[in-house]
Amino acid sequence: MGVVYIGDRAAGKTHLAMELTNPNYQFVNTTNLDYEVLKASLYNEDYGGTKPTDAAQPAYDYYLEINVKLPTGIKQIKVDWIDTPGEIWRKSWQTGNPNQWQSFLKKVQVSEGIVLVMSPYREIIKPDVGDIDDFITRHQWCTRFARWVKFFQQDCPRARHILLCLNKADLIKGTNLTEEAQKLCYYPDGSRMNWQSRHMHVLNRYFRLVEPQIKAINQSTSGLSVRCFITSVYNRQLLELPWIYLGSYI
Ligand SMILES: Nc1nc2c(ncn2[C@@H]2O[C@H](COP(=O)(O)OP(=O)(O)OP(=O)(O)O)[C@@H](O)[C@H]2O)c(=O)[nH]1
Ligand SMILES: [Mg+2]
Repeated sequence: MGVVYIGDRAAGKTHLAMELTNPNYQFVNTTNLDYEVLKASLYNEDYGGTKPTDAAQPAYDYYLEINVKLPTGIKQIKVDWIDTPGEIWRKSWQTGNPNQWQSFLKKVQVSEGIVLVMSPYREIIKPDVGDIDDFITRHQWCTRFARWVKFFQQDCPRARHILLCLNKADLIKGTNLTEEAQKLCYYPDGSRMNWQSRHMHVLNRYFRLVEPQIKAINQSTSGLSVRCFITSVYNRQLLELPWIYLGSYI
């Protein structure tokens, strides 16, 4: 099964994927990539974050074997992790690099799982976070979302699962990440929230601005479901949820 990670510049694609290989895990782990090795190539210690993915490269291809511990046993997901630089979503990049853009589109077109990593918008960022200008405004965020929807509809014919991950949830005003994780986290015995309730909780709370569009896709395209998640590189439970979801449904 093909899974692609997409998202704009600095949304957190590389950092989230790197954290997935962290050996301190609960239900989701990778068996073929080493955290320390990846960290050495992707992380900048001085700056305390992942380095921007090189825009001169259309995509770095990694192969990831992800094991998800489910009540029915271990489910292995084989993932082509295509690490794309955020630039590729810019029209100027696409017209300037037509071959690379086409080759990326080809990969997306055969993917069944699409993980879209998004940043929160400026108005919901905690006041004490450094550079608020790094975040787009609510209005820009909505416009951008409409373009993603168009992309899903036009360019992702094989998609069965679209996972919208609002990343950097640790920076969102009024959100207590630990509490939120306790509410949403996965219990193998199924004693807590099911996937539909998790989706509704996150949709109502974090994706309300674009709720009509999400509902419309879910209703109009049979065999395709869009599910909302919040993620953060600082919370293992939330970070694992999209993968547990994929493991349960693929
Ligand atoms: N606070 C916080 N910072 C994050 C989180 N995820 C990523 N970051 C930081 O945000 C910055 C961008 O993250 P990347 O993973 O490099 O973003 P990307 O989507 O790969 O960006 P490009 O490769 O430039 O397209 C880095 O400094 C990360 O360390 C998160 O969950 N919380
Ligand atoms: Mg990157």
